[in-house]
Amino acid sequence: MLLTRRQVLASGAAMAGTIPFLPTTRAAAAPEPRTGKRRLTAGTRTLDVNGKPAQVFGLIGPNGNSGITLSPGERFDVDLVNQAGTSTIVHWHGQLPPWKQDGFPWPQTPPIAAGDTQSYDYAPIAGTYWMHSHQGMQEQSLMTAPLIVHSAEDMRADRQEVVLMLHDFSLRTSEELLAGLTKSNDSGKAMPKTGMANNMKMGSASMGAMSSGTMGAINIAPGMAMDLNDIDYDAFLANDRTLADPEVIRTEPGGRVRLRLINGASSTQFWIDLGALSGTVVAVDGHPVRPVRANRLPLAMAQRLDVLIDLPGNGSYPIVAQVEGKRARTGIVLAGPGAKVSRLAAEAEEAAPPVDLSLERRLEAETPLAHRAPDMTHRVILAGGMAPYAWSLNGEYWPDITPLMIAHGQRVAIEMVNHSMMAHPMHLHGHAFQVVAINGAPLAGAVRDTVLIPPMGSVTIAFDADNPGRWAFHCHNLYHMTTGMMTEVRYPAII
Ligand SMILES: [Cu+2]
Repeated sequence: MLLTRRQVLASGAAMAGTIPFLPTTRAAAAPEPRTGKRRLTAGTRTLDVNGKPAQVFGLIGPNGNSGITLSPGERFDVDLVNQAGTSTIVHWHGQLPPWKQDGFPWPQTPPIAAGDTQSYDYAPIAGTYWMHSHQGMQEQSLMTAPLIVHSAEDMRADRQEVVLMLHDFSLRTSEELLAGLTKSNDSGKAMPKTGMANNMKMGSASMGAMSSGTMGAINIAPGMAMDLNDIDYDAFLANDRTLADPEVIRTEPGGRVRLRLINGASSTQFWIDLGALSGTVVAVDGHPVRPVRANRLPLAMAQRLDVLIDLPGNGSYPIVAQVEGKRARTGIVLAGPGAKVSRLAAEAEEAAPPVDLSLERRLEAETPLAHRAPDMTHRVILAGGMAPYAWSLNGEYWPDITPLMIAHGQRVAIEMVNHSMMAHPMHLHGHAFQVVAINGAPLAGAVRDTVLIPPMGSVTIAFDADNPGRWAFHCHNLYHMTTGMMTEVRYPAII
């Protein structure tokens, strides 16, 4: 059996300073694609969150770890066993399976009853993906896990892989959290963070500016505060742990790391702070981008970042994720052999700014779409507010929506225009899209599956309609989606 250096490390057999470099020819040998069905169990588990036990869901793979890691060339050949005690359905976020395997509760693909097993078999695309329940609000209760698909290049790279998955956590149930948001509608007592009248007034003003074609930047009048963080969480988790007891990942002195960041939070966006380290972003949402050097990285809900980091020495290096608009943070620590790991405060000294498109503007897809004018352009207005707490697409609330029709073979553009004071991470199922304009300014941006539309801003995406079916298109803030911010992208003649 051939072992890469990191596998030697992982096996615990390596002693510091005695790791031989394997000959390139051996390290480059492509592993055999693993075949055979894998078992994924949807169940429950107990976490320790700052000393308090918490019952949460989980998606546990065949080796007892969270999620699934596939070898190069391996199919997503999985039996999902529902031992969660309630019905569920799991979406393979960013993957491009046939639509009936997408894990969305369409009438044709109902949730999996408790005790039942559902089989999946499709060709996955390589990269950093994740999976989460699309049933009710199970995602908030951590029915989420990494889905890592290795490429042959990953295996040759001989980099230590570190997955960092983020969550927001509350001791209250998701139903209680939602009731806390919508209850203020009825009582009329809660102070809205944003008045609907204000939203609508600003919406029409910015719409005028946009249709005139002169709007080049986000147009927020002085004194208009954008809204962040609908929910006051009890903790933020990095690989299920808080900074009171963070995961410490052992690295080699001067080691080479591929950090796979996943924002699995239901309603929270983060700034990733590499501290003393500098990183190179090489993929977003699983799709390669031209390398971008950065030290602080915005990560919207549901997005992923692959960051290459070459450790400068044998130290202890925290990787911290700070909540936008707050001092709260979470993270993990990379630590070399014998390196002292000091305790990190759970709060930063200053609140983080809102997550924005500063990184998005710098991204260029490694494999962009072929140049082609769109055959079909849909324009979608994102609207809503805190009082009443409800969010819409083109004035419609899921499930009472008009599908966005597209046809097989078309180049499709969707222009998303945000008329609200919150940012919305918009996710399209079943297709990878390219970001082709921000606030009306064209760019040849990243190919990805989730993009943030800032308050009063606009983003245009384009994709080739090559995966017939019924596809959900929604805001990935769970509470926005649940109160209406979802629609369907649909091909004709799908039954
Ligand atoms: Cu939203």
